[in-house]
Amino acid sequence: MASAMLSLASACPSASLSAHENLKVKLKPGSASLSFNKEKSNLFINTKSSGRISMVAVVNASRFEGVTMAPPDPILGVSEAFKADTHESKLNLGVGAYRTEELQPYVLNVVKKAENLMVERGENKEYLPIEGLAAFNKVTAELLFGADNPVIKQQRVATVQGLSGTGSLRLAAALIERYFPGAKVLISSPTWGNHKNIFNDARVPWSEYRYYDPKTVGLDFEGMLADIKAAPEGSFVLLHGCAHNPTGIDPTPEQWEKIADVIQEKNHIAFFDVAYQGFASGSLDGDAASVRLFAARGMEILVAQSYSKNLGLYAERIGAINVVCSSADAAARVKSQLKRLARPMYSNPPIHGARIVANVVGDPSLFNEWKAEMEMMAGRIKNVRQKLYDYLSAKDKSGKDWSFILKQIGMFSFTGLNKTQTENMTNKWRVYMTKDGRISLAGLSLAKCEYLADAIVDSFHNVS
Ligand code: KET
Repeated sequence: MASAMLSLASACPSASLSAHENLKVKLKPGSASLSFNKEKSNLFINTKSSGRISMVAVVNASRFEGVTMAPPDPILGVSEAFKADTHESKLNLGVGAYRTEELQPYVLNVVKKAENLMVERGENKEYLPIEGLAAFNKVTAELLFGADNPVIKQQRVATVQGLSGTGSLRLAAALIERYFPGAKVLISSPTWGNHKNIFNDARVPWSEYRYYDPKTVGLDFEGMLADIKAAPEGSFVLLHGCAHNPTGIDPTPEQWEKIADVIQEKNHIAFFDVAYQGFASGSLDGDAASVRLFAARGMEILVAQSYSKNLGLYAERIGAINVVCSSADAAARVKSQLKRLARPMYSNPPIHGARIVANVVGDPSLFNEWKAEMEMMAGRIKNVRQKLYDYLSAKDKSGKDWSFILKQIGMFSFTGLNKTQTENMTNKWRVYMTKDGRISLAGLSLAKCEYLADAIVDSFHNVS
């Protein structure tokens, strides 16, 4: 007796078997039979010829045969490819994660101090409430709106701790899907690569509004306003609170006022993604100005927050969703529904990052130290931005104006390199970056600026 493992597809190319059914096929009377066992997904082939040879072939067919291979993530997949490269001069400018001048990950001193405090206090690991750590929710809303903001005083903000920026956006998307069925979310073109996935998975329809103008390498403000105006009344408008990702181009304060005008006129709801508070200008208050402007107008808004970048808490998954409502009563109801959505998704959020934020933001001396460290990080990024510009201007003899790099703010630079050119950056120069032409300056050192400028000039002029 012999047994063989064959794939279902090769054993039975024309038969499509449903995992719900048992299948029995007689191939030729008295010579062979085929059976499929639904519990085990095994295909048995019994053959008999002239009553002497008997063979059983066991075929293990996976229930996951219909699951296709997913493509790598456009941002986090870049880090995976970088890790796999053994080349010495490789440079990871893909993900927006801060590195030191030595290109090492950085744990902020205030984070270490906050963690020491937690150990000293011997804090336990009991479940948090569904809405998260109360001390965190308090300080995170205060950091965003300012402690004296009427929206806080009047208890009009529903704040729920989320799984960092992404999880907070996802929770809000679930709220939109449940309470505003059919409402569209307007997303800037381009935007952070994960926004569309988040709304797709939450089954919230979305469309794009114009944002970036490649001709001016600036904001297409007229296009943006026109598209927001043209959207169906009562749409959600996703806005990057500061340091727009990937372009690094933000509206001016006057432009923010006009955006707020149009959103109010059209009865839309602004939905801010604030992933870089403090990282754009180095000032926590300055970077919250857009959100505060909308709140001061008495508008109802949603704001997702992240502490991945400004406190370097990437892997702690700490952030929040804030929904500003027109009454305390509405805020209480919204909060109850956010909790109801969170419970079956992840039950309750993790405690470690929440305690770090509560300790740092809630303690005046640690808070000041944090601000100094954040200025240091933002300052290092500004220095490499300047140095990259200097090298590009010196090395590129074509007369191309690279000054747009200096005008962009935040962690990234949107280089204008196309897909083929970015492939040259990676394949020839081992510079890992996203295919939209974005580079993370937070992953660049002063020492590597010249090398990067050479790579960019070569890719820009020698590859079309
Ligand atoms: N919003 C924006 C605009 C954003 O750039 C990120 C992360 C997030 C939200 C979510 O971050 P979280 O760690 O969930 O709080 N952006 C970087 C990392 C990533 O893609 O996940 C990036 O663009 O490289």
